[in-house]
Amino acid sequence: MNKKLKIGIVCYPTYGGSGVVATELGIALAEKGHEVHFISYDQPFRLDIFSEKIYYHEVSVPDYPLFEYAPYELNLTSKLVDVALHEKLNILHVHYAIPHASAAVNAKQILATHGIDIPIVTTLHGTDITLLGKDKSFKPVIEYAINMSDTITAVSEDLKSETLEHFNIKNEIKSIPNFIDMSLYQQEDDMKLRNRFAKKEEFILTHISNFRKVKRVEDVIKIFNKVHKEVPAKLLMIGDGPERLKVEQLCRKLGICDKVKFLGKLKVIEKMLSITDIFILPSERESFGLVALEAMASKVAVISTNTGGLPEVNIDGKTGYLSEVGDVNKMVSDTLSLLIDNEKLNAFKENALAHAHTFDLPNILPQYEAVYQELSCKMKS
Ligand code: GMT
Repeated sequence: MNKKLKIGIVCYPTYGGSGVVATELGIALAEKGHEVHFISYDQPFRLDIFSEKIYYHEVSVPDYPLFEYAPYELNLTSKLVDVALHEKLNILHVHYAIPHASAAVNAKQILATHGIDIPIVTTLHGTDITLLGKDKSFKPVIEYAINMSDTITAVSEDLKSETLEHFNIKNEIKSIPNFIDMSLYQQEDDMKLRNRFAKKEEFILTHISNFRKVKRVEDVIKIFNKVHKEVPAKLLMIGDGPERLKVEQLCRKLGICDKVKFLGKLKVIEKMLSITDIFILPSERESFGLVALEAMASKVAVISTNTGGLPEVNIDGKTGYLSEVGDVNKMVSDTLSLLIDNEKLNAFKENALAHAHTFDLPNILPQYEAVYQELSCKMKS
């Protein structure tokens, strides 16, 4: 029988895939009887449930006039040592290499001076490797933190290959994909909700992201601008971030503001996805594309780029279509090919839902649990 463990989870609390995966993982582990301690600088945005098995420890960064830059990594390291010691953690699972894995490695060394050997699991999520990892000012730290972790996981086969290609990694990397809890998704149109956003004859296209440059949000608007001229449609833009202003300006320039609705950082996206026909994700990089999977779980066809791990999620010609980054014209014709053929659109939607099931929580959670159990047995022996 698997031992119930005390697991520390370190993640970013903000609107983004790595925080979502870490939070959902922690909640699922708690439901299986493990004790889960979240450690971050703010309450993770999807951590809004009550459970006697879930704890949250906030890392505070005091403001010393002496420091021009607040040393968050050191405050995090101290907090990890404190929580591991006092809560008697069995495992520390950190999401994102910088600064979480490097802080955990430091904490592990400090804990060793207290006679405690705590295993570290590092999950690589993407931009920690594909963007920061290529920055020379971070590379040595990232490589060291990965090599000093007891187990490394990457969220797609593509991210695993990319990590092995760009870093000198001594240990095995396990690929454990993103997951979703299928029971939380609804696949039936809520007609009342749909009618609030679109007329009866209009299709709904949706994009969700943190509006960072890497998401190429302007391409979403460019695609929609061509699509709506051929078929009646509305575009829902969910999320917010640095590119928002530029994108709104583009909508104004194209005169399509009445057809594009910016809904902001919605916490619950399932409802909006359930009224969506096509999800658009034209990212420059995407190590997995959790949001595409969330759309597919809501029975939505996906138009995306073919970058990173996206081809592992969105199956070209089956659950949606893949294009080269920036190939707006192909993404337009692919979208139209689905919208003008109802039978095809429905078949793609069904395929998307079926493929999403392979990433359902019960299929992926045991892979993380196996990692923890293996490490916890190793530490005892
Ligand atoms: O996509 C983002 O900007 C957020 C980023 C993060 O670190 O939170 O998401 C990354 O991790 C997700 C969860 O593993 C993946 O599904 C996303 O594809 C990945 N984003 C990128 O690679 C750009």
